[in-house]
Amino acid sequence: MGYVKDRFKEIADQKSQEIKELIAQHGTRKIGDVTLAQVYQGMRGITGLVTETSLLDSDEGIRFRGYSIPELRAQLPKSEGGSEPLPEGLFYLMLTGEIPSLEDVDHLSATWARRSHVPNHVFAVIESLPSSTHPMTQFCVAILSLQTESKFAKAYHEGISKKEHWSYVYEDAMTLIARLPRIAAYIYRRKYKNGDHIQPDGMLDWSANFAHMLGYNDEGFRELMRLYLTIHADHEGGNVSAHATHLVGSALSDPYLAFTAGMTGLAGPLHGLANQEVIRWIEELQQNIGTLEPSKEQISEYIKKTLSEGKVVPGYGHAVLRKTDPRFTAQMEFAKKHCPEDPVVKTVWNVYDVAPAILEATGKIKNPWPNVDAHSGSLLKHYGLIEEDFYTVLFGVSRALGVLASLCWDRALGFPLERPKSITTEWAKQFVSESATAE
Ligand code: NMX
Ligand code: MLT
Repeated sequence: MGYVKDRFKEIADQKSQEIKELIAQHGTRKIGDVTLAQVYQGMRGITGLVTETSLLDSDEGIRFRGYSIPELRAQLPKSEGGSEPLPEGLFYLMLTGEIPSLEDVDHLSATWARRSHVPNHVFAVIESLPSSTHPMTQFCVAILSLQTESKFAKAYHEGISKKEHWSYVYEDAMTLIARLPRIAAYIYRRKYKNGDHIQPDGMLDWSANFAHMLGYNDEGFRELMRLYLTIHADHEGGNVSAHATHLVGSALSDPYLAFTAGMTGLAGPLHGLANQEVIRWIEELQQNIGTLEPSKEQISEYIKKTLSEGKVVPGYGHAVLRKTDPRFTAQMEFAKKHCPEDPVVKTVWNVYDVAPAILEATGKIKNPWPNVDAHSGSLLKHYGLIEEDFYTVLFGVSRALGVLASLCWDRALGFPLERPKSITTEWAKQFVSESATAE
């Protein structure tokens, strides 16, 4: 067993003991009340999950194992000459709670490079789909077809003890993460570059190799990928992709099946597909006004038009956040350093200047501030990755780090099948009338 796996197991065993004691001593303590409105309205604000990898504060944004995004950018190991964190380091942090050394990160890069070979049948499955198929659909189908490789499914079938589940899930998680960039790049080159595929370069770090296979060897794009794949990795446990992966994994469906569920959720326009929608919305705005750099007045009018048509302004709002997403700010800082004159980037910033006040004035949008998706597409476009249908696949490759680290934790802690209670409206009406009689 590799040393990262040993370290994870050691830390998870300690945590498991702490949890046992916590439940034994305080298991009956209440941590919240649930209202009828919350049950009907997407369970907002109901605490019902344990996710060790990250925690979201509605005002401050995400912290991974206690570290904010600026802290991660400062403290995680970087590539030689680079200034953005290597996502391998974030994965190590999410698994162990410890900031890794450069050697730890190199170890993960090398492990993933060694495991990156994708079996031919996965490419054949992708090829069997019409090339017009949305990249996220191709991505989900490809991951599902890779399920043939699951060590967990095989071991479970052969009969293993519950105590061993974590070990096979860990192996599957590592192999899946290793192979996702190759699958994603294959889909990209197939759909947009005439099937002119690029072989992996095992000497590169995970992000640089991904950039290389996509066909972008500019050092700026590599740095963007390192930042992008780090900041999209995790957003505590309740978001659709994390929750879906965790839920399906709780049935002991293997990591390939569970992660596919997460990705089908990420493919929704209110979740990860919003990054594609933002760029479409900006391009429509530019075409509508007839200029690459619309003024703030023109942007304001376009936002109002979008709202009056009963559509959402993509990239704005959040179910939990109530301030500008620090992932937006990190990308804005990157853009200020690398491409401050790019017209799409400048438009993103102009939208940021005017949208919050307009959204706030509607009186119904709880968070008028931008989320991660409001900025990402403009940066990708700057480096020439202009095919916005593909953007959510990049989000998905990154999200694997968080949700698969969490799946390792779920099995190491022996979490049970997730199965909350549901009600009917008849039940709710009866509950209300019985409580009224009792009062
Ligand atoms: N533009 C227009 N209307 C909005 C927006 C927006 N950006 N955000 C929220 N609203 C509406 C929302 O549709 C709802 O309307 P109604 O009562 O008519 O159903 C009302 O405001 C209240 O919604 P909230 O409670 O503020 O937001 P909720 O927690 O339900 O939804 C989102 C959160 C993220 C789904 C929502 O803000 C949204 O649709 N944003 C645009 C899509 C987007 O950027 N999604 C990406 C999220 C981040 N990610 O990567 O996953
Ligand atoms: C995410 O990164 O998953 C999104 O911001 C959505 C969320 O947290 O609900």
